[in-house]
Amino acid sequence: MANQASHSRRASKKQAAAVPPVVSVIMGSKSDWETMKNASDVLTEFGVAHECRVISAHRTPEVLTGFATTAEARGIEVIIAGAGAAAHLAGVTAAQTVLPVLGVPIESKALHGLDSLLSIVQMPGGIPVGTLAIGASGAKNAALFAIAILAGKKARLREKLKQYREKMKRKAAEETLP
Ligand code: C2R
Repeated sequence: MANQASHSRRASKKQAAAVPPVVSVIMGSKSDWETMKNASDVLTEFGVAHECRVISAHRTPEVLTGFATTAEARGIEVIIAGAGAAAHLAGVTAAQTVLPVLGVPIESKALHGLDSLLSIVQMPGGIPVGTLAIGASGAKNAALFAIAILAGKKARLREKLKQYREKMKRKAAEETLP
């Protein structure tokens, strides 16, 4: 399974080289990748060209400004930002672009992600960040949310989303208990 995932990530990297990314998955640290790869895997499954990068509002503020202020011109349509603890990445990104920014709170060690969640969700009025759940579910749903945004003008993605829901419904209905 892990091999399959890393194989599809390699394939997605090749695809990304050929097709310009429309979704950008950024994260505050390499240590967030285990969580954020769930977003990348869903985007790959739906055939959405995307890029994954480590950028930090705290550690690399100039890089973040460069990224956020040029994302729209590069053809990016949605940004997914995962960060943990004092998680300012999503908010500072949203402050510098009008692209939709989806925030994923990483499950921190000290406070189990409650710190990340509150840092991302409590934005002052005017600069929205769409905040998802803490951890892997949040990363997965951020990708599905990004796909739903893109599906507004891409019928192929809308159809795929409907098939995805159908598959999930069938699986849940067929569930048996030991
Ligand atoms: P390290 O594991 O590198 O020490 O990072 C990262 O997202 C990570 O979850 C610990 C945590 O620090 C977070 N971090 C942020 C930001 N940059 C890094 N919250 C930011 O800019 O918001």
